[in-house]
Amino acid sequence: MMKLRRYLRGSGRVLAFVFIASIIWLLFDMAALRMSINDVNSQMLKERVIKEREIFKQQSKMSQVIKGGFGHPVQRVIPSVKQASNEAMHVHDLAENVYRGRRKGQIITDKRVDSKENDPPKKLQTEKPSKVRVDLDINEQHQLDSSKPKPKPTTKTAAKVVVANETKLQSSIQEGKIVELPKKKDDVAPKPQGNLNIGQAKTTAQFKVEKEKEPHPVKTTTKPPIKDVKSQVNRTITETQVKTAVKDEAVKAKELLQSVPKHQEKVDLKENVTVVRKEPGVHKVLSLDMTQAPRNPNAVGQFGHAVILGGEEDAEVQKRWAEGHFNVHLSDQIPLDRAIPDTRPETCKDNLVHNDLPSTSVIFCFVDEVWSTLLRSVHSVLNRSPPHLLKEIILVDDCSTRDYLKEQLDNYMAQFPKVKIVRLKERQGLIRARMAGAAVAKGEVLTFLDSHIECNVGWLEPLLERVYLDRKKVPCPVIEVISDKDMSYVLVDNFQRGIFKWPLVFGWSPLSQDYIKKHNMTIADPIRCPVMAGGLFSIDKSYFYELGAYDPGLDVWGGENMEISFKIWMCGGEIEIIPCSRVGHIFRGQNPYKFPKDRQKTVERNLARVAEVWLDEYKDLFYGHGYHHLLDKNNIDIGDLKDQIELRKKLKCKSFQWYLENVYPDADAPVVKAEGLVFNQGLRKCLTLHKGSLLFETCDLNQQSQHFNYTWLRNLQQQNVCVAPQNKEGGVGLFLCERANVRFRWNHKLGNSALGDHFITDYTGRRMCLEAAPKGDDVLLRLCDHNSAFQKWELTHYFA
Ligand code: UD2
Ligand code: MN
Repeated sequence: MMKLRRYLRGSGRVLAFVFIASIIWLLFDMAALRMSINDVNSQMLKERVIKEREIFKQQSKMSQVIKGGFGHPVQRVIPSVKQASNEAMHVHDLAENVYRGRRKGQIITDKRVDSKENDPPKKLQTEKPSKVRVDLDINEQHQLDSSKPKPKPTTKTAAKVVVANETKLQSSIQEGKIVELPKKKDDVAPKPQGNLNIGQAKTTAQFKVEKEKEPHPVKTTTKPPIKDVKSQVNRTITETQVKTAVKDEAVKAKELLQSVPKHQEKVDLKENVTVVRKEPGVHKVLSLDMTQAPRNPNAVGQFGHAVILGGEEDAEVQKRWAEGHFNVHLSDQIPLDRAIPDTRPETCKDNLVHNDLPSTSVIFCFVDEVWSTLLRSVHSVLNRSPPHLLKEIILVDDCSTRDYLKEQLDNYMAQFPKVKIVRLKERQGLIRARMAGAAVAKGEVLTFLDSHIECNVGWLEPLLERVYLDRKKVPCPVIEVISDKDMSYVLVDNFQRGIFKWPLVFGWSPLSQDYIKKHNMTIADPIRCPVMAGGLFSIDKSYFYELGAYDPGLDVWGGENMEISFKIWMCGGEIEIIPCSRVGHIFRGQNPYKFPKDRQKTVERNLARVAEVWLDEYKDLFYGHGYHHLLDKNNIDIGDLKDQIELRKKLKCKSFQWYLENVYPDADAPVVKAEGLVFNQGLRKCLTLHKGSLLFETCDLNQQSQHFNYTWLRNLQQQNVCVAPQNKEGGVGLFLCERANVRFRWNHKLGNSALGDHFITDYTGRRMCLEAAPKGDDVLLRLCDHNSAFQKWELTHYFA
């Protein structure tokens, strides 16, 4: 007591007074606040609603920016390499004959040209008006014209002509005995990483994807953004970059491989049967191009040059365009083993990869592919893949209708023991065709490629290295562009990754500068890729089957890239783009082959299967972006999904929400279009669901009975109860929601358009809108009136 009194003396007393006064002040303040809350409840809420709406409008504007960025990703064509050294590119006459031999070949023409944008240009234009052509020596052509079915060539001669040095290198590798070394990657311990620059040793696991702060333009066309030549980093195109046909390289490879110590000793520890190996050897990525034979530097399209054909050839170009929906006439004149610029980032050449990489089966499936592009694809693999890693090339003919793809192709490929042709008796579509290829594949890794590509120098090892490091990694090369018009090889932008936008449309989007900086990424580092483009990737064969391969219910074309991407990520794997591996691809304006059924229906059916199996509650975003009609089983039969759903359970795959949060956090994927209080402008009150009926109350965010969702299926609902027209005459009632039922669909958008802020029903033929009864005791359906404030509604948050 004495102590207390002492404290209250002098300045202590003043302090105590101040303390008590402030508590009283606080109490008054709180009381006043509560009163004011009660008094101006609806007013404040309204303001809050508006304010929050503003914020969300801003955000949706940001996502508009993203959408707006979905332009054509192509920037500019890589300059062709003019000063290619003659030394490196000697003329190889005989080979040239094979390459240019198809000039007079005949191809059945498929005459479907209806795309405007992608029609053959009237006049081909490029930045390089130089006409790069050589005339064909008739005699030489006669000798080796590959367009004509020719007697089965003796393997020796043909091999000498086309892959003159394959045998040489193979034997050198055999001398090094690399192929014979035991190579179970799983038992390699420890993996040399820290001190070695092994391939792209920086694992992507280090890069946890984070929500990017700024929106980034996203491109939806499958064609990746092409590198702006001016901004090209350190890319002075010199002869060294097209030095792809150099003997040195093969010799170097031989030496490297020979120098590899035979260290992979297996130590059988009897008790636990663990296999231990010493650190496996590594070597520099082989920048192989087997065509050591000198090339004709003047050949059409050589070094990936753009080619301008003379005006007199326009007619022919046009005529043959539909055969492949690209410049088939020109492609047929370009050497089948032409050199292309080595577009890898500088550092790639010095990367080390393991000597005991797994072997791969390269699988091309094709239907009615153009002869010259199919062959150029195969040659690029044969010429630029280390033979000991290339187990085989499997060509799966998906029941092509063109004659030259039958016996003539058999004959041509007979010269390459590694090439196998699988013929499908019925058209299966690329998904099942790939699976048919995988079924016969003998390599440890499957590498899928489209049949109109050109693999670049050093493309294969960096892919296999990633699989070697982790069998659940699914690496994709950077897909570069072979121009459909002038056949030039075009470099694409760095740091691109595959993404999707709704409704599951594939596109490209660059990593943000923040992300690149934060992870200290270089242009050669692997890039985590939410969705692969689909056509080009390597995957450990056993892992492919562990994942249940593709959904075999997917038909012909489309959507399988989404399926495999979601499956890989959600079931424990990773998809990466490997900048040190580059493959050119001809992006066509439209599919040059026929679809057995309607194209649009085929693709949307595939996508619906993917959405149903993988998207969980997010599948409504898919349906809500123009695919409502797929919900109606009368419109479409998407087939049985039981197996796919069971597979997902069996693999214990993660949720789609997990995928969005961890793999693609910058996705624009709100689960609903809008949510919150449903404010009526006329009444200045909020819609309330109370004891099974609708009425209006003063707006109160704390009242759950006032919270509604406006969903992607365009339902206005609270839990599973939907607000919908009772009949077509005027009543509005509450019903259990039905996904496919148009009765539940309302069109609602904020904005200044005529019926902005209205809820317009899909149910009636006339334009009928949701209206609040003036007394606030009922909700009605009335003819839409853009002046009526009782027909204007606002939700608290708009996400879309
Ligand atoms: C892209 C992919 C493609 C595939 C497709 C979606 C790239 C470079 N390409 O379209 O691989 O994922 O998206 O499905 O990422 N084919 C058949 N049977 C058919 C149809 C096609 O064998 O019924 C072959 C076709 O000859 C080609 C490959 O499948 O070799 C891919 O077809 P595409 O080139 O028409 O596909 P693309 O590049 O437009
Ligand atoms: Mn393709």
